[in-house]
Amino acid sequence: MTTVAAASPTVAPEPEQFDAVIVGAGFAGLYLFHTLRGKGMRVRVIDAADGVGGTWYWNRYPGARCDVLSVDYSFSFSEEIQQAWVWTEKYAAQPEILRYLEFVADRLDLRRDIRFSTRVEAAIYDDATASWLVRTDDGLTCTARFCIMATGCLSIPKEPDIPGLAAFTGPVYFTSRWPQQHTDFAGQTVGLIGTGSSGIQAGPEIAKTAERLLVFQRTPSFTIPARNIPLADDFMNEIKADYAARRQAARRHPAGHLRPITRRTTFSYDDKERREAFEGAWQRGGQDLFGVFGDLIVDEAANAEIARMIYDKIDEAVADPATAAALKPRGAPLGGRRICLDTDYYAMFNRSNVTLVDVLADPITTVVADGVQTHGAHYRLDALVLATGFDAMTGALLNIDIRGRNGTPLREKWSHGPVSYLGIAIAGFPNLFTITGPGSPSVLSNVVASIEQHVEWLADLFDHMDAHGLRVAEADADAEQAWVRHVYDLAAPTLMIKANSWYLGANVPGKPRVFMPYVGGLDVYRDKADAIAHDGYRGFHFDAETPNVRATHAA
Ligand code: FAD
Ligand code: N01
Repeated sequence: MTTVAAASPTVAPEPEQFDAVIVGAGFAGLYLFHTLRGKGMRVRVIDAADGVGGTWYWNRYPGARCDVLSVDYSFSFSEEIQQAWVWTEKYAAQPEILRYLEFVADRLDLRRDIRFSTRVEAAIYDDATASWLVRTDDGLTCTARFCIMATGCLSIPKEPDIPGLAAFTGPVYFTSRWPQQHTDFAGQTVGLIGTGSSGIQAGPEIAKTAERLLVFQRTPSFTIPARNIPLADDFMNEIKADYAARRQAARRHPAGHLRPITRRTTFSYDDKERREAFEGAWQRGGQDLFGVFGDLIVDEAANAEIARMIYDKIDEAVADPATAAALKPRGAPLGGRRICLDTDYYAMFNRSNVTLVDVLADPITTVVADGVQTHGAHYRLDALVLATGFDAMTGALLNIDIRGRNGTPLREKWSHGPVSYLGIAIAGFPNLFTITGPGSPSVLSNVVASIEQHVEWLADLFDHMDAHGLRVAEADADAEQAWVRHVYDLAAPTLMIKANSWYLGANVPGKPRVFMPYVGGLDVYRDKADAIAHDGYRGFHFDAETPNVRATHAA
């Protein structure tokens, strides 16, 4: 008789323990990790990507670049890094920004503690131990006192609700999940769906190599020429000579970068002056236009006046009058949806290989095996590019099964829209923090400047907790409600709430319509956050010990 050893039961590995788990290794995750590790904390960073970079890892589409000057769209916390790095363009392209973030990760030796190619599926708060249990898609778990979501405002692609996509036999490229391998459109007829910032950047580049480009436009966007240029060494040297002062000024600026700003109103100029001011800003390109007319976003007549001047620019740039007419944004104020910066977008429509397909006039009904079908026409395509946007601001957070006190799901708490204190903390979710969460300036500012503010503010909070022997911080429900009201009150008088934008969640069917970013400016927000800290973190309550330890003491 042979004896068979009893099969040993598979024992799940004990969760690894950390002081903090950070989800995301973009600008936010990297700086946060560096900061917390510098405090001697044991930190695990997790990212679904197989490298650092976040936005700049995923969005590799041709033409992708920033719309804040490169010299400002970068970390300010390290003089060494800002002196060492050389930006080569006014608005850096995606490969350069990704190289920069890789450089930062290497300089600060961050990569070795980041778990790549791993998706966080759940984060569950355990009341008994006052810690977070984080579960990933590879079956691993870890626990941590703090769980910090650096998951990005624009990191979850929105699949377009067009029937039949799966039937298309050619390649389908999402701008926000662009492949790492070189894509070659030579000899192909390419369909581009989506004319927000991504589509407007990608189109002109694709048009240069594709045999034909069909741009399927549903809602036309306002776009302003970026007028990107290479940066001379002298310019970089000048910036570096006084970088600290430039950064300090950016920190005190509502937008978090040094774009011009004015209180002067549109109709305080006479017609000629207004035209000249507009023309100057248009020729300089970039975000200067917002700095010339201070009432664009609050005064409908001013807004319409500037929109008309942009229509004239479209008429000048686009040879075919019907195409020019279709490209003119209508039905929503300038700035109600994110204004795009472009390189040769309107001029692209003068190329013989580019056609605008107005799918507002003739809607897409389905994607078929060899192309796109509208009510009135069939468009044969070899490849499809989807620049259809993101489930912005809440998408990445609600993608994770986050459960707070008593197992309450965040998905339940936010079922009518996101509520948060400062966009950083959520009542009922102790020691969970969000970087650039809904209710913070985030996407209405230079996001890197907002990220730095959040990270530094949180680092101070953690110091405060350590100094006072506090283990758990949680936002008060009252303070949270008051903050949500404040965010709404600031947005209500602006024209920004008058458009169906992703700021309001309007691009995702069924998403609650709530204006999510803080319009009050990064400078005001910073002052408010600092005042809250100064008042002993007003609006937070703290626990000194874990509940089970308290129970033991009580017994
Ligand atoms: P992200 O860079 O989005 O990083 C979040 C990371 O979290 C991602 O790598 C993602 O993989 C990871 N992640 C999310 N969920 C999970 C999960 N469940 N498990 C594991 N990992 C997860 N802002 C500006 O201010 N100026 C600009 O010029 C500008 N240009 C932009 C251009 C494009 C094409 C896009 C899409 C956005 C742009 N933005 C710009 C906004 C940009 O998102 C921010 O500036 C900034 O890069 C955000 O950094 P982040 O670290 O907060 O988030
Ligand atoms: O996404 P979007 P994005 N059929 O939501 C269309 C940042 N960013 O990726 O509006 C047809 O703006 C949709 O049409 P409609 C920046 O913050 C910055 O371009 O729904 N069309 C729209 O045209 C930006 O705001 C840069 O009618 C469909 C487009 O897809 C944010 O990221 C560059 C459709 C989506 O536009 C998002 O920009 C890139 C359908 N079924 C991104 N579904 C910089 O320059 C969607 N669309 C710094």
